[in-house]
Amino acid sequence: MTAATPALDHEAIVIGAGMCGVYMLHKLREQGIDAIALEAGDGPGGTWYWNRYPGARFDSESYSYGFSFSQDLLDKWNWSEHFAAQPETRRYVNFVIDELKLRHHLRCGTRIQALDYDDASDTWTLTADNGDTLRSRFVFSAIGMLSATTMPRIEGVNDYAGPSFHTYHWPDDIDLTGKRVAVIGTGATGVQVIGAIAPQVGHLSVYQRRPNWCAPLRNAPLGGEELRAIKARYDEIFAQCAATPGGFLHGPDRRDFNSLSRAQREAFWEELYQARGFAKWLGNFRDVFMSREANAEYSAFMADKIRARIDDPKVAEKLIPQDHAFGARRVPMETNYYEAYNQDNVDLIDINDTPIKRVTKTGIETSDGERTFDVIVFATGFDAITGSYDRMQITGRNGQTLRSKWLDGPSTYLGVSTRNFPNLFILAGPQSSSVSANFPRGIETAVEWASDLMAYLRQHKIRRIEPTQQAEDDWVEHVASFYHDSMIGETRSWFTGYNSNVDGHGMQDHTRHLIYFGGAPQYRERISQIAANGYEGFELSSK
Ligand code: NA7
Repeated sequence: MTAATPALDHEAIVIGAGMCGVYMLHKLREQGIDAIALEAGDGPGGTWYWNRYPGARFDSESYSYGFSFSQDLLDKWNWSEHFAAQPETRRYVNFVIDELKLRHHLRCGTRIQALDYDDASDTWTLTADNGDTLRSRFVFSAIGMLSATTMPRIEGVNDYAGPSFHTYHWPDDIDLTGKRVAVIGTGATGVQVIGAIAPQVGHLSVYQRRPNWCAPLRNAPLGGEELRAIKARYDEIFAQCAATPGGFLHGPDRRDFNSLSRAQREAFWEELYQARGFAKWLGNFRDVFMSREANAEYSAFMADKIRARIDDPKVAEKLIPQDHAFGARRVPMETNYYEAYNQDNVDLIDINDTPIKRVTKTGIETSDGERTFDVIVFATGFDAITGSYDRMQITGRNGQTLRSKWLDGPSTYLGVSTRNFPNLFILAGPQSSSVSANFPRGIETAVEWASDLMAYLRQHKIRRIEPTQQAEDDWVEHVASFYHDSMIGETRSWFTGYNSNVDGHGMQDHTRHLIYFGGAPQYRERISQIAANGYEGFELSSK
């Protein structure tokens, strides 16, 4: 006999109201499903709500980033720059919410702390940090892949008496004009912050552990005829994105690297260097990512580009990565980044030469003494992709917690579900291609697939869905295969789960297979096939 179902507050609950959660909410409500979205922030937007640091902006072209599913949205929205800044993108998310009439179904300021699955009724209970609970049959988590911030584990990090904060929590009321500022961290975020604040602050000290290969963004205003022409080409733009491995406008050049002369290769690289955005990374010869020799040649080309922009050759050498191949970590796109180091008011402190000893009440002490600051900025990144899951108490069947299941790395089927956690859909989760793709392109894939699945479940009156162990094991192995013998796989970065500030994720720990690197087109084909085959690999139950 089926246990009586306790009253449901909603048939489906979406956790998170960033780009992904908002679209999922829309697709559920479009089907007439009683669904709401819960959001920890006081407003929607996710990444674009939280990251308010100076310089925060897209580094994929905005017109390749907005939602493609609605011609009406595309017609009404006008991007003002090739790579829009955070406030504009946050406005875009709010525009989408209003156009789709979703605001009434959002509950902002509600941080979910725990999810508990009840096996008898096949329902989830969600508990918010204020103790409120909600019950639903299906849960869609859209909690972000870079939303669990990490602070450095440095002695005294809480002792500093002045303003100090992680870039994700940038205060709205801070004015850095004329201030002595420290920035710790030179990832994609630090690089944007440093380029933006260097002209404004009194003095800037950048604490660098490992430099990244950065490349010019080449942003520009967008309007008039150029914008009209782009808007007229949306179909073509989205088709172009759909054909590339990452869902970006820029896809690999498949010409044989060795069939071209060195002069021809360099001429092509000059073109890429002058082009906008990720062209320098994702529009490169495919061989640059497959052949170590080809990569070494391109890395040397980019090292020369850095040298050419820095006045002091010693500083230039510090800014050139020695420990990883170009493109094996996320390539930060920069504006004024390298030039900042030519300013008299900017210092680069290589903490390999002069390690940080502690944060003091007034500043930062390294092995060569203390520097005092008015503000300390931590651009120290995130516990990527799985961190936001680890920070919730998610308890599935038989009392198993997701945190314990994923202790040594995530284990999923298709990056959308995980065994023993039925009816929980992980959107843009670990081991999906959505996390490596140009985000809304990946989101549209994930959300549309999950939405079709919901229609199928309703049509067949299915109460419980979860992957088989075999299907999950096969997927995990498939995802891992892309990391073996690859430059990305051997490089410590958030792509491989490295984070020195999280236990078990440090330099000595193993690579985490967080991302599906088989390419977005292959991923889409695979998940479509699975749907066409009646959701093979899943156990479906209507009892
Ligand atoms: P990242 O790319 O993880 O960068 C974090 C930076 O902080 C990186 O330079 C780290 O050095 C540095 N870091 C972290 N911990 C420490 C300690 N303890 N001491 C010194 N330096 C430290 O995060 P971002 O926020 O820049 O970017 C994340 C993504 O968000 C980005 O790729 C975009 O897609 C959006 P390391 O390199 O590890 O030596």
